[in-house]
Amino acid sequence: MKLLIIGCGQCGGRIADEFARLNRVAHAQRGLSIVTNTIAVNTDVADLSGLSFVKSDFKHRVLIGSKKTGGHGVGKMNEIGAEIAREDGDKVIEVIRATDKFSETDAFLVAGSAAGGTGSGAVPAITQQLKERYTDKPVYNLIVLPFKYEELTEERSIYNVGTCLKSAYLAADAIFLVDNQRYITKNTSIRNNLARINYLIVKPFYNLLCAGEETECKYIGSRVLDAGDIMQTLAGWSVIGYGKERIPRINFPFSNNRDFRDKGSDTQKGIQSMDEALGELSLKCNPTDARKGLYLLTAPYEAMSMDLIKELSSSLKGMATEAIIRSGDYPRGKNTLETTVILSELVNSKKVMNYFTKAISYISTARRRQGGIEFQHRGLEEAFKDIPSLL
Ligand SMILES: Nc1nc2c(ncn2[C@@H]2O[C@H](COP(=O)(O)OP(=O)(O)OP(=O)(O)O)[C@@H](O)[C@H]2O)c(=O)[nH]1
Ligand SMILES: [Mg+2]
Repeated sequence: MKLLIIGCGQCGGRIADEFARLNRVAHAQRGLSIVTNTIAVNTDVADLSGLSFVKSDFKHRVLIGSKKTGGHGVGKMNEIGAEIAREDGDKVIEVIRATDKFSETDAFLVAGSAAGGTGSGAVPAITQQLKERYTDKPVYNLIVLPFKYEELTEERSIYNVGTCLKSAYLAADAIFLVDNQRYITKNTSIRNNLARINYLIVKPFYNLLCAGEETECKYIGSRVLDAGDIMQTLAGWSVIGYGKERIPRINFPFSNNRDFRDKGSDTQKGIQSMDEALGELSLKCNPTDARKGLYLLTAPYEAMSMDLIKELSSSLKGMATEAIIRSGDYPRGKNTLETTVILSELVNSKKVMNYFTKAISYISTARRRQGGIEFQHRGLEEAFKDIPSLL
């Protein structure tokens, strides 16, 4: 599957940069292309200058709203971010149209953080414009949620997250939710290492995008997971995860003589990698809330037995009991079993509802401060309606 990546704001630009890097890795390691273009859009010149892999010309780094902001960002005001993105949206469309291999694009991925200003406003605004213009291609979002300390110390960021999520939900075909906090709980030393976090956010997409692009027979699985399967799976709130286990290196040409014990251990390792992928999902969620899901097993051909595939399918089905599950195998690698999992169409994300509730109470406090009418707190079903839309 080939994506056209548009990164908005500082965080989005860096995620786009990471995808551009990953595309180079795909070229070098596998001779494949998984991205048709990577574009960074920002109101801030300095943020655009800090990127490494997105090409540095004006067709790949797009400064918007320079008249309004003087090139210094929107300072967390996401409605200004949205307004600028709407006004300067044709600049983005123009550079998309200049993409050499645009026709090979299967889908758009628009990335950004929800808590900032530029990305938070621009992601839904640009998504809406892409949907209007390119009716035949899905538009997905990848939205990064703030660290806990930011939520506690920066009141405004919760409001930004609430309005960004609501607007993205209305505009995009599916939204990958990525919780920054998830990446620091295990290893606190990476707290300040955003580059490392971005690497971990983007890595799960590698095998997933490569699998359907292979042309050499030996790398084509018995059940290829291609762009169609991924597009059928993606809808609404979605999460992605990745797990990897080492297995003993398979020695060609003696691979047919593998010990029977290896097979059992492959199955066990496969299950472990699936557990890891589910444990490391980009946002903590309850798998039974998913209505759709997929997994991809990437491993040496010799290690992928029917037993293993069956075990993985029933293991995922056992967790995501309400989901239609698609799956694929990708014969790549020498001594690893890797599993990529997507859970999609999540019907009940506690985290998202929490943001909506908190954003509403932020609005009500702000109104009260202004001496406005007391804002009635209604049920959660009403919550969605109460969040202002950026569109
Ligand atoms: N994972 C990740 N999160 C980031 C990165 N940069 C910023 N963030 C998060 O994004 C939020 C801040 O948004 P930014 O992307 O910096 O804001 P912006 O879109 O540039 O908007 P303004 O600067 O307000 O115009 C915070 O929650 C940060 O933790 C990054 O490179 N990776
Ligand atoms: Mg910025």
